[in-house]
Order: sequence, then C-alpha cells, then structure tokens
Amino acid sequence: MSRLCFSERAKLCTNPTAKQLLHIMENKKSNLCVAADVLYQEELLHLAEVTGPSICVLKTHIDILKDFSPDLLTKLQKIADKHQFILFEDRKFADIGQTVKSQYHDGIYQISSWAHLINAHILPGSGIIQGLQEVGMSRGRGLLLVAEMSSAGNLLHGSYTQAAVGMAHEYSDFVIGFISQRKLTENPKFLHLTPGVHIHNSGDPLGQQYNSPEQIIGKNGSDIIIVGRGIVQAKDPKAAAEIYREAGWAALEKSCRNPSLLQQ
Ligand code: 5IU
Repeated sequence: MSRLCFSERAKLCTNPTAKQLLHIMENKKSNLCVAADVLYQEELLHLAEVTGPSICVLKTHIDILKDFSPDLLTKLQKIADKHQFILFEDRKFADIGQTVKSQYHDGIYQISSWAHLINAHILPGSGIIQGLQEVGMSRGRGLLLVAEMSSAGNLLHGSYTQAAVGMAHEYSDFVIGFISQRKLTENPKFLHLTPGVHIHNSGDPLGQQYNSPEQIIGKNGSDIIIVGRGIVQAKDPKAAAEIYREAGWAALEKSCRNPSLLQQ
C-alpha cells in the first residue's frame, strides 16, 4: 500500500480543517481519535487534558452531558489549542438541509461555533451537505460522511457506501472524508476515520464490533482510529491513549513502503 506523507496530502486539500488535521497528525505522530463518551463536564475536560498530547482528534457527544453549560466549550477549545487537536462533534446529522442548518448553528450547543468537524448521514440526499455547508464553510469547518458503520447488521454498505463516496467528491471543499471501516477511495484528499477499535475486546453486548489498530490501519487502509471505551474505561486513560497512539502509528508506518515519508 502506498501512502503520501500527510504534509503532501495537506497541500491537496482546500479545506482548512483538513489541512490542520493532517499537519497535527504529522507533527504529533498521532492517528488517534479518542471518543470521549462521558456524562459530566469535569470528566470530559480531564480526559481532554490527559489524552491531549496523544491524540489528533477529540470526538464528543455533547448532548449526553448531564451538566452541560456553555462555558465548557471555551474550556474545551483552550485545551484543544494547548495540546493541538481537532474537536469533532459526532452529531450524525440526518435531516433535510433546512433543519440541519439550525441543528448545526443554533440550539443550546451551537455546534458550528466550536466543533472543527462534524458528520452526517447521507440518507436525506445531498441537500443535507448543502445545508451544513452553508453554515460551516465560511467558518473553515469540515464534514465527514458516515459511509459505513461498525455495528452488527447495519445497512450501510454496497451502493449506499458508494453514493457517499460520490457525494464526497461532489462537495470536496467541505467534505473532508468518511466515517468508514476501511479506505473507500484512493483520492488522498479524503481522510478515513474508523470507530470500533479495541486492543482487547471483540465487541459489546449491543452489537458493537471491534477490530485491532493493525487490522483497521494496516490491512483496511484507514487513516485514523477512533477509540472510546478502550481508553475512557481504562484504569489509566493517559497511559491507554499512549498505547493506542503507538499502535495506530506503528500500523501506519508498517503499511507504508517508505515510512520516513510520513514525516518530513
Ligand atoms: N461510533 C461507532 N460506530 C460507528 C459510528 C460511530 O462506534 O459506526 I458512525 C461511535 C460510537 C462511540 C464510538 O461514540 O464511536 C465508539 O466507542 P467505543 O470504542 O467505546 O465502542
């Protein structure tokens, strides 16, 4: 498998978030995204602080917090600036363009004001991308299309996945890649982020299916591993994040003909 170094890929991107993310990955030698699925602000900030040096992306589900208050967002942004990582709100928008615009910009979470990256299902058709783009493009934000899922029995495959790839190419200034289980296109502009990664477990009782970093990065050709409970529920999340960062990066280096190209 051949891979371009991240700074070369960054040159191909017009989207500021894609460029920033690729530079962060190269500088920090990290292709790790932590899925910070926690219920309290303090836990979220602590997790961001301790895993910050090891990650390139912090993924949130801001609406699961029991004690959300807007000042959290300023604090989170400060930690992201300090440790240099991207904030990704895993909102999985899925409505018509007009509605997702408000869901993205308004309400109590005002996602467009702080999340560099969001994602969307393509079920509604390309109007969803146009709506999100109207809000996010001028702010330099990026969008990932959910092209595949990790859960057992999901319906995202075949022509559906291919349609996501087609839409990404059509809106490639705003769409910076995919949530998928593997590399879907050879176009180096696009990033592939993959959830369902665990070093010890093979799944959970609710249909989650796990693969190893080696499988996802080395064999499936994805770029970034998304790890939740493997880090969040570890005895020492900071140490666990470093273990996953090393495993993810090692798999990336191994999959390159010339690993030195990953960093220049
Ligand atoms: N997530 C998945 N699978 C998917 C998609 C998103 O697990 O196909 I799209 C999210 C859900 C959770 C995180 O926030 O990624 C994975 O967490 P665990 O590593 O704890 O399973």
